[in-house]
Amino acid sequence: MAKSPRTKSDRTQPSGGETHQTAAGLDTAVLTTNHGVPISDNQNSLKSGTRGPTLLEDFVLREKIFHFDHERIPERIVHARGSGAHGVFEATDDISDLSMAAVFTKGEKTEVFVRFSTVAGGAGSVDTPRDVRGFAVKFYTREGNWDLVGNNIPVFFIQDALKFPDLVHAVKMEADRGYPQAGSAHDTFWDWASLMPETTHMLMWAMSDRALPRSFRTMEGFGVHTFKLVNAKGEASFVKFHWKPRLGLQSTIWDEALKLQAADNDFQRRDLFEAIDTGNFPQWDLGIQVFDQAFADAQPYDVLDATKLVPEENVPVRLIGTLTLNRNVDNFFAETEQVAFLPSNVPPGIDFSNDPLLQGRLFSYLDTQNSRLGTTNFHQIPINAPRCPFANFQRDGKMQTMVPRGRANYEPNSLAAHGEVGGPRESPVTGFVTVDAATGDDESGEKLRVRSETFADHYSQARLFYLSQTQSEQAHIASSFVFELSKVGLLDQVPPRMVANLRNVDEDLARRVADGLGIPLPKKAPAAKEPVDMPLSDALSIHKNMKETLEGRAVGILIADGTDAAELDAVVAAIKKAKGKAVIVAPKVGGAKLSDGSVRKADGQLAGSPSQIFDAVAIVLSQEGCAALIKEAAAVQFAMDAFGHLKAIGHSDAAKPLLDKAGIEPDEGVTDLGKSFMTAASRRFYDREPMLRTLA
Ligand code: HDD
Repeated sequence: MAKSPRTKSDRTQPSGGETHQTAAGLDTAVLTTNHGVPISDNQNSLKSGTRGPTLLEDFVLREKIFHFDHERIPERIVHARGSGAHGVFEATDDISDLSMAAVFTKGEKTEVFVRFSTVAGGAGSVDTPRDVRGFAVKFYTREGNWDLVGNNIPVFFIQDALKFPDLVHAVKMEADRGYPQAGSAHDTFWDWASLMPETTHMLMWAMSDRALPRSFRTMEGFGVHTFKLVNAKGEASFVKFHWKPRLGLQSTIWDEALKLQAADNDFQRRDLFEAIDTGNFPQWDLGIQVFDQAFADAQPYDVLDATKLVPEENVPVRLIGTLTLNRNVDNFFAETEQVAFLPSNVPPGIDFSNDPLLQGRLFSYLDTQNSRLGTTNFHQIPINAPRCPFANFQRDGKMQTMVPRGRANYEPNSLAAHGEVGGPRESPVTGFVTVDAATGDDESGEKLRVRSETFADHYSQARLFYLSQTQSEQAHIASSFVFELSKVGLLDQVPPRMVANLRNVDEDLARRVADGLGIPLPKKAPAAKEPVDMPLSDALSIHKNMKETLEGRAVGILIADGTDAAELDAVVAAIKKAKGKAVIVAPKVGGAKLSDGSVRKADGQLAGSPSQIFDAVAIVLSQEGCAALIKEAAAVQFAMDAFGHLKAIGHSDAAKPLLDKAGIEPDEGVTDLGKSFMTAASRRFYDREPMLRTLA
């Protein structure tokens, strides 16, 4: 497999101005201070005598410690933990009838930077909590940056940006005690959510396995809001943006996600980095749902309400381009940490709708960068700078790195008439023009602090989502509600209030959650608007949108002394042929002595490589190896968890006693090491679950 290209010429540089850094100075032979003075000794501070006090004049020490003391910047108030990568977006369909944006010109290739994130946890938290995932894409288009700052869930908790600080305060660690980290299963979140019926639809998604993606590579992305596309004639249409992963959808199950936190709290970050590093470039197709005002008017929901989606069965998703992530960052801080996404970044051809959540975001992201990055000049940081030329009369400020020449720092000016540089001018032809209200937005001009009546139905789409799931997915949702509400320790009124809301979604769901909690079914909460039944949508289910493939999946192969070399080679070759990743696990990382006397090095030590980090497992043992491993708790757990997490287990005949010890009752997912294992390893066995654990 090809290594991802990492040449110097690829390095991110703004086209507008040069950075003075040469790859952080590492090309220079002599170590210097930040001011260029050569340093003779980087091991010892300057002292008065060999054992005397350190001297204040030691500028080498002071500068080094001064810089170190300020290495951290405030983490993002939300989405603090993230992983980024560079890539390219290629437009594959002609939509010039809909949008004049150059990024959509068929065949156009645009450089992109993507950052995936969790929402609630801090920068040092774990990768696999139950949480929404951010999916933010910066397109460096030739007409300026377009930032599509979305999530892996197509709807949101709230309808109006005014409620965002309340949502975030409620979900993040509690104000007095500073926990829990990175999770919604606590008093304040459910107290708030149960008082806010508009959260119900998003809660259904957040309690589903959508909030437990197996990897960033196997999740969808959504722009969430309704935006507008504008063509060269100034005609606008409504649009919703979708990212469809080429590998299909995959999620973990709750027990697995919990154990993953212990096994590898960088699980998703590592997966993304390693996939790109080994040339297995993650890909998504960009899809659009386009509709007009007449369609919008005919729906039982408001397309400006971010708690609603447009079912794909009503407006099919049209694929118009492909995103490929093909280069890891060179430096996590400089790129992933300093990247600043702004939903207000749109090129001509894309415009905003009046969605009140979007409107609030247009302010918030610009504002937050000043406190996070410390300057209004954050756009000059290489990862944020447009790749097209940019110029205006904004000047000075902290960390100004550009050196504008001449006197032109105002406009209009007539300096050119005097032979001086006059600077850039506005361009009515190519410049961004806000589309007028031709799409029928209700802009009456009255000042009203209200919520539109058309936003009042909080339950129909929550019901649509729940009823569109498979039985197994519904059980996961009900069980997640039970788990989360069971963690509401101090506020007795909260679980009944939440279940009372759920009765508007589905009576069976409410009953299951009440039973699971062991509380009486509360009276149904009054609905602001009675829900209606909508035609079900297969697009909302993960299970109905999985792809049976080994591509992008890892198979953990457990071996020990005595493993048959030919059998092992055959399994490894078959996995590689199917584009899977074969990872050898043995009691000792130095390897195991195989049947032919050779030593096979392991990729991971058994104690540090539990089966939750794999998508399927092969247990390739001889009688001798099996007899040894049967006494190893980690080996028994390896098999037991693979089975419990609904994964395929391929095994040699001699490994059978280990499976017996793990209490595994063979089903179609437990196979020999032949062809049937390759088929089984490409999927999960959800039918197995009711036999293994009680779900709500
Ligand atoms: Fe937000 C970060 C996605 C509503 C305010 N948001 C942030 C990121 C993503 C989203 C993916 C991380 C960007 C990165 O990787 O740097 N946010 C969403 C989506 C929303 C949403 C899909 C609803 C549809 N956000 C939202 C609202 C507000 C914010 C309503 C405020 C009114 N979001 C922020 C923020 C953050 C942010 C505080 C934190 C760091 C940053 O912006 O750059 O300004």
